[in-house]
Amino acid sequence: MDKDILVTRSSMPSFNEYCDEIKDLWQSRWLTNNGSKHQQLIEQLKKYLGVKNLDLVVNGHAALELSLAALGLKGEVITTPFTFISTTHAIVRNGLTPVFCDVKPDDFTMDPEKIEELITERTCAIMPVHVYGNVCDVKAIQQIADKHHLKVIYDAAHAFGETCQGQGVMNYGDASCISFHATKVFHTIEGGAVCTKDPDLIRKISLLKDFGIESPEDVELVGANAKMNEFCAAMGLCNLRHVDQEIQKRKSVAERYRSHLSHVPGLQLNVLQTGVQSNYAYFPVIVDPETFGMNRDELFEVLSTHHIHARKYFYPISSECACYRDRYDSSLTPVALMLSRRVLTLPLYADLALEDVDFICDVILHARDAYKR
Ligand code: T4K
Repeated sequence: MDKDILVTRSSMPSFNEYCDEIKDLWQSRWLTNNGSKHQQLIEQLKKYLGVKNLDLVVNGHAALELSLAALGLKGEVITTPFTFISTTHAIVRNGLTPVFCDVKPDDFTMDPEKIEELITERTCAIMPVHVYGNVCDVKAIQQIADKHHLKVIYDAAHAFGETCQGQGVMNYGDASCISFHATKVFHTIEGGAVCTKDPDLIRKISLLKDFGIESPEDVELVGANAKMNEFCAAMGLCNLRHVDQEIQKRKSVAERYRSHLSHVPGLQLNVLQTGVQSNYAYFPVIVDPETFGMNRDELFEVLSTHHIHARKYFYPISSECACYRDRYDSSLTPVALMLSRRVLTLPLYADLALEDVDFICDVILHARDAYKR
């Protein structure tokens, strides 16, 4: 195949739909600072996600940083190293210390059985990640947090629109932070949101994202500028109209992958979690080199030669990145380390043709057969 197949491709409304949505901005000239698109998107997202309080921010990373800041935390935060670097950076950039907890080998989320041994008198919070849209063991994590009086802030960058036992995933913990980056299931080009049951917390987030300005004549908090502009909010309003359909298309793509790959020895596919309505955010496969016959990097190279650009999300784990590796011993999270060396996220997006999925799977299976010979 000559065309490139990238790991994902942004969903877009039609050009006309977006133009219609932004038309009134030329009349109002109100382009940012809590404009009408921004307000509409907040209300629509609250309804869609089934949450009481939500505020929009400029990106998912700001959602994480501002949530930690708003909670006024100090000390150590137990988190996962098997994530995008944003999770770890948000902790460190708040003057907090990440303490890495290992993950479960089946759904790659934080292993609750390994949390308590990491708690010290300095621990103030837990920051787990619903990685690839796999929902964390929210019940077990909350029990531990309650027992030790810890805050729980979910990195829910991948979990847009998901439900767990019928409840919107963004309702768990003290706060949930979503990414609306262009590569996400639902996007606003760049953007993010914080959801929380606590109205005081959302008020603080709203202040912190706008320099801490409380009124034209006073500034209450030392804030940042992390506001979403009207063009991004307008993209969100358009994309929200189509997101259910997009998730259905993603589901068809994921099912097609499963039909080809689910019984291949040496390939572990992402779990189907019971009670979770998935958004099919990513399609990770774990390559066991012994059983599969080739390793992750070899498979990655073969796919690349066929213009298939899978990604190694999340390799290296945070604790192995140059900015952190001298402070951490990554062998203390052996499951995360092993997964990061074996994981490949295959292309998945709503408009990926099922024939392209067939082609990708053919390449994978042929490569394996050729290596075995
Ligand atoms: N927490 C977690 C667990 C996260 O995964 C992320 C972000 C965050 C927090 C922070 O949220 P944000 O602050 O980003 O809102 C991408 C994204 O930039 C990042 O948002 C995402 N996670 C991460 C997993 O992936 P890259 O460097 O891999 O993206 P890039 O530019 O290589 O794009 C990947 C593919 O997406 C391209 O091959 C093609 C496609 N694409 C990309 C862009 C930028 C499009 O189709 N349209 C586009 O506009 O980081």
